[in-house]
Amino acid sequence: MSTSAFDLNDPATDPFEVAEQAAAVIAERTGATRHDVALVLGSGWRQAGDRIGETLATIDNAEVPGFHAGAVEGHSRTMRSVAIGDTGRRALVYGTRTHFYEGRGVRPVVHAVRTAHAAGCSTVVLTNGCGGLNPAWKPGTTVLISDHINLSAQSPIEGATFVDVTDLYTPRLREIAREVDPTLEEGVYVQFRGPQYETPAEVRMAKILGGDLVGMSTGLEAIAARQVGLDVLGISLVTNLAAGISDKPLSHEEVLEAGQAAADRCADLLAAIVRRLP
Ligand code: 8IG
Repeated sequence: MSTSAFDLNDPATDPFEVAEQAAAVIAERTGATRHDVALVLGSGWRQAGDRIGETLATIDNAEVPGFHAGAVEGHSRTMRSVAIGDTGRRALVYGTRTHFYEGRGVRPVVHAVRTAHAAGCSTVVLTNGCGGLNPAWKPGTTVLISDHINLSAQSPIEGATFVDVTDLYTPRLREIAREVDPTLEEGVYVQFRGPQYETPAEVRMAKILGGDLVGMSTGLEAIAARQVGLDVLGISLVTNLAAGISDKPLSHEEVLEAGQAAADRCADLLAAIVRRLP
């Protein structure tokens, strides 16, 4: 459990200081003074950690300042330090994320990203499972996030810090991903608050607004990443057609099933991309 010194939601707490404390614990527990790339593994992506390379250390989230155990079934509660093949580089792999719908506020949502920066990372790879608006994108389709629309009504940035988010999802990293898999689609991710899935009317709205994907994560994390200067690669796995696009109701079980079916391919894809990241 977190102690009061690590209470991210105390207004007197500086979240960047807690990120520094978290990075210090990660360095101590992994024996690595720095990590290079951070990965946040969402639904369907969790096997990727094993494909990237040898796991050199595993840490319970609950032992790291500002982190807590996960909340959603099917999400693992650890972070790992993984060798990126034999490049000598290290990946910090988060097996789960905190979602805004958990009601802990926005600081815990972006703490992993801030900690990645404090741990030395220059790039963060944000993955998720999401709903698809394009009927041609069957469950199992992987999509590079080209941009987002933040409908969460939240920001991780506190105070008058005006951050440019024009190229939030680093174009060069998307190019690298397409070198690995030229068939990768690209789309605009719409972050809803959740935890309910969208109504069909909300899905139609997302489409009119220019969205291709609907989800409950990633956007706020990407903003926080850009605030500290990280390059961002976002990749979505369409685990279901968004509500009203198909005639089937949505279920979390179905989402987990689609994730499992695609897991092998997603893991290979992500490992190949991570090995090529600058
Ligand atoms: I997995 O259809 C997954 N996550 N908002 N809508 C939203 N989030 C999702 C969905 C979806 N599928």
